[in-house]
Amino acid sequence: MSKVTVTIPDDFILGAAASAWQTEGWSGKKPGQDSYLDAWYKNDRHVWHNGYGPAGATDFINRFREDVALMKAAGLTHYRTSINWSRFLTDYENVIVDEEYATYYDSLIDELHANGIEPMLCLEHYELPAALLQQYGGWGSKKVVELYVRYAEKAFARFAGKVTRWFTFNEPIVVQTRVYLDALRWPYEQNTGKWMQWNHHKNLATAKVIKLFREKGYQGTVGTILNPEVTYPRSTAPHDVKAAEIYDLFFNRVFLDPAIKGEYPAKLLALLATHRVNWDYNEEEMRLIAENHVDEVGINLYYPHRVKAPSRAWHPETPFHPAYYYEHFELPGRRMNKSRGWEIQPQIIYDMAMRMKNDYGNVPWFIAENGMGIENEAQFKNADGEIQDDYRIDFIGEHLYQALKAREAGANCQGYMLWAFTDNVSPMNAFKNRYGLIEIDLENQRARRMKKSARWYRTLRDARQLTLSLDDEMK
Ligand code: BGP
Repeated sequence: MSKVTVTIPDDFILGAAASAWQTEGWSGKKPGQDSYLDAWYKNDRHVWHNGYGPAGATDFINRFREDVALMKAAGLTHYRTSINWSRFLTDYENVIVDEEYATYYDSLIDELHANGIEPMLCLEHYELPAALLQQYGGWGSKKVVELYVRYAEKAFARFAGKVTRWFTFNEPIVVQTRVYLDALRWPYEQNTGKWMQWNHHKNLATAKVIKLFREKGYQGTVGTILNPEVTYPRSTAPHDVKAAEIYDLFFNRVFLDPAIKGEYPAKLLALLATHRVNWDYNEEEMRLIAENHVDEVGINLYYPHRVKAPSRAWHPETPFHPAYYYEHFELPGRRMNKSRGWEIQPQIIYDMAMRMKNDYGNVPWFIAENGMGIENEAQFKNADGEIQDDYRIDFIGEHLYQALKAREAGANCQGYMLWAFTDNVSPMNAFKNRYGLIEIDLENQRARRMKKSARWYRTLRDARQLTLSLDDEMK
């Protein structure tokens, strides 16, 4: 181990992220304003850890001024959250803005600016209105794509003067993968065609919203926030390498390529045809995707993903699933975050950065999420009651180091944003794993308290330097 000090460039983002539904809580929510998450929570509460969920969340909607003060104390340069589509409107068909909710966003944005923190807004972080899921089947419907574009138009009209960095989605692949590909979440339906239809419609929606933003002449950028899993094959053998390539096509390139290059990989289209995955698209939609690329990409990176060639035959009656081509592989001896069950390998940041540089035209991008969810953090409180989360400081330091190293090697990496600013609600895991720089004390009216990592994060901003101890092989 030896000590290393790296300079953090002045324009490098040092931020944190969250989303509307994971923080705001239901205070002030009107009948009919449920999101997909709200409907899932209402229908299937027993799968949410200890019954916590979007209803209470962190009550950010009432406490945002206190939280923005803490953001300033923790040294954040940027804060990313979403607008909750299901609450921003009272009528999704006629796009009627909920004035009360919009006013809250005006105040939040003003408060961030007043404290020197740049807001970044995402238009959908899984907050599809539940009514549109029930009525049209959600993102399976072209009508929902149109309604989303009209919602985006209202959001831009209201806030584009004050917010210049916009994102169409956060992790657009997640909901349909959990619901339609793996049937792990409500409303539980295995349907590979629907999975691909949702993927395509979200790509189409991104293109349409970019087009709209540019046509209206707003100042600023529109990007998307993706979660490509850096996927390593078990071995260098061709069968393992093929498993990793196919995984990459189905789960990473299905969003990266349309967003940045304006097209689906030909190999992915061929695989969908081979397996008769039914999805509906046309020439005009492909043209829109081809003509409207993102300005920047946010990338959420938490863990490496490893695969090997499948070792068993596919049952003939099982519908097609990309796992036909791969199996997950666990590296013996891997470093783990046991609370979340995710491997820790900071090199994913460097490897993703090189991929963005070499395969995606060095488009501007930043780490939009990275972080460490830990169970029972109260056990790490010192005598004064402050959580001593040195494990989080090490985790952030090691990942940030890889980003800075990649930048020195020519990667167009614009910054690092931690998930999350405060502890908040995760799908199903709710408050089980704590991610925040700021503790939310559920036993004590959701009191906020800085963790040791928040004070440390502040020093990064003040000194514009990262100092950490590294194994020689990590340098
Ligand atoms: C990302 C999501 C976040 C957040 C985070 C933590 O995938 O964009 O919303 O939830 O993961 O992961 P988890 O909530 O599964 O612990």
